[in-house]
Amino acid sequence: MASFLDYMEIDIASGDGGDGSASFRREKFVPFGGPDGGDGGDGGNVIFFGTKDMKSLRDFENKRFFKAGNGQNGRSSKRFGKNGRDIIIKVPLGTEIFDLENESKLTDIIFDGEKVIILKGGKGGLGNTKFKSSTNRSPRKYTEGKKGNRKRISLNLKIISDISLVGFPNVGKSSIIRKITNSKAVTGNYVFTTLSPNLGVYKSENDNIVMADIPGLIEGAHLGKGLGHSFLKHIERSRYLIEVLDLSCNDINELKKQHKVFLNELIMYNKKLKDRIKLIILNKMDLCTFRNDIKKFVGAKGIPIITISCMKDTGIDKLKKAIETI
Ligand SMILES: Nc1nc2c(ncn2[C@@H]2O[C@H](COP(=O)(O)OP(=O)(O)OP(=O)(O)O)[C@@H](O)[C@H]2O)c(=O)[nH]1
Ligand SMILES: [Mg+2]
Repeated sequence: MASFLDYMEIDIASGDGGDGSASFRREKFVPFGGPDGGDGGDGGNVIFFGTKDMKSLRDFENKRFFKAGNGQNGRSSKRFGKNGRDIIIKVPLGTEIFDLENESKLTDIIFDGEKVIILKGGKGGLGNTKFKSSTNRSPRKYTEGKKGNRKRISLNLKIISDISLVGFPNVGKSSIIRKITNSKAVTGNYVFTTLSPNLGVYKSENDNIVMADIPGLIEGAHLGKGLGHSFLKHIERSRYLIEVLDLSCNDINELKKQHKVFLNELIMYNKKLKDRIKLIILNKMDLCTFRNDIKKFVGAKGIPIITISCMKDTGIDKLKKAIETI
């Protein structure tokens, strides 16, 4: 889990605006040179940039303060101060940004290449050239640059996927995502093999469907057991959920119980998630000892049930069809 971080608090600051300049032309043979003070440059902005190349917020572990550059002061000969450099902070897609002072959501970075200015730099001040008028030909007046802003913010990554696989540990979620997408999710015959979400792309004829495989949930997760509920936030944005159940249990009653306990756990986190389940996969058919009873498992009204064996490669085409018609 060390490499996956989905929550961070950082400080950001935009740049100060540079001051306007109060200066007068001083040239030989021009005794009363007019005002020639240039404007100050604007302070740099703090900009967030979404990139598909980042998968977690781990980079922020080593750097927690980001400051844009200050604008330069204006100078004589109507020279403007340079604007301060913007600072561009890269974040993974699905990062929500909150103002920690009032817990308000500032933005949600969804698309690759999306740029959002979170803090604007201070405006540069005006040079005395700008204050020249018919009644005041030699103004000494100029304005100071506006100060930049500071904010303490939180970054909350919620991965974006079309479909998420959910179920207890060791039921074969990662094996399924490996089988039908380009994901290289690690599988293993023990619980909690998966400690951070895996994403994979399922390519159908007309569409690319992004699938997520999250760490397994166990009974009592809402009380903090196992990995708790912390990973469920990653399925909140999935349009659909696929529930995976394990047929290597003893009998149909155990299968029904597995389904019930799992649903209950999901509901404890968020009632609405239950209605997002659009398909149930019964996996490990090769280990099933009650094949004739399987049809007694009904799951939920109107939700298709597909029986597969990831190991023996059975039912995979049926599964793909079902996914394409969800
Ligand atoms: N016999 C059999 N074994 C399977 C099948 N599918 C997966 N397995 C095995 O079951 C074990 C668990 O599979 P995973 O894909 O790691 O399960 P998971 O649901 O991702 O587990 P967690 O990451 O712990 O939540 C692995 O040893 C797989 O090889 C199947 O259809 N039949
Ligand atoms: Mg797994």
